[in-house]
Amino acid sequence: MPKTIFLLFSLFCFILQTSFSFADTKFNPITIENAWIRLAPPVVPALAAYLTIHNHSTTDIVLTKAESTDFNSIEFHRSLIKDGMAIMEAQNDLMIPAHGKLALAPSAYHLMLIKPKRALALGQTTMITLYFQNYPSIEVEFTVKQY
Ligand SMILES: [Cu+2]
Repeated sequence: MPKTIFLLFSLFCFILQTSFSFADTKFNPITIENAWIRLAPPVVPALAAYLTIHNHSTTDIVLTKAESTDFNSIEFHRSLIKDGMAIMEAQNDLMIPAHGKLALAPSAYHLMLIKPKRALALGQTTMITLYFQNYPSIEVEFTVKQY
């Protein structure tokens, strides 16, 4: 009888372990918050987009690329003041620190949406795909907002 109990217990542990490891493989450590595009006149050659990217993992995560069918291309920029001039510096990629976040916000890092293919009015949405090193890409919905 004790042998049967032990076997059942082992089986239970095995099932538990299997379900946990299954859950681990499905766990995506990246979450997105507050994704929006700054409202601008329809004739502008580029729009700025912002979002906060959270990294719930123990290692830094690198955002390598962003793409959308609504724009010709998407660049990573950083706004800063250099010699009293407001400039934008292109970035090759963006790093989200382990157990941390990267906030893209006005006057700081942003996505530069080059050559919109359609006018985006207040409240309208567009999908942008974010590509990460070592993690699957994420499709994010951005809403046009007034700043
Ligand atoms: Cu820019």
